[in-house]
Amino acid sequence: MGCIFCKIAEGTASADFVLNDGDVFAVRDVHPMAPTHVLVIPKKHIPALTDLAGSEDNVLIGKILSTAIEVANRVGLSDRGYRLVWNCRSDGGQTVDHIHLHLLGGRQMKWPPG
Ligand code: DGP
Repeated sequence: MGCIFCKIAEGTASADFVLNDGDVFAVRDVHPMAPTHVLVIPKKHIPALTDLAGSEDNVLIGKILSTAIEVANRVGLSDRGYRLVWNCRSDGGQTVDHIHLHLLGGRQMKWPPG
């Protein structure tokens, strides 16, 4: 089977790219939960946030966050705002075991989330 996000990173699976920048890329989610739904994904395969290797991955995590902010700019969401979501493992609702940051926008978000 293999990891779908690794395949997208390698170019062996297709995706609608918003940005591809060194260690990190951003693609539109195939099952959008908002008018704009982009996934910001590191090329390095890390199954879940709980697998992060402490300070070794701090730079990468910072890059993922700054990329999400850049993506929001590019898709025109910076003024209206948006939501960033990390799902972690089973209770967090994670379905793809390769860490990714969801950027959701283009509608009013509700709180608390489901
Ligand atoms: P999560 O549930 O947090 O693990 O989010 C995984 C997201 O990945 C989910 O919103 C659907 C999306 N997704 C799954 N397979 C693909 C794919 O092949 N391409 C793209 N672009 N998104 C995918």
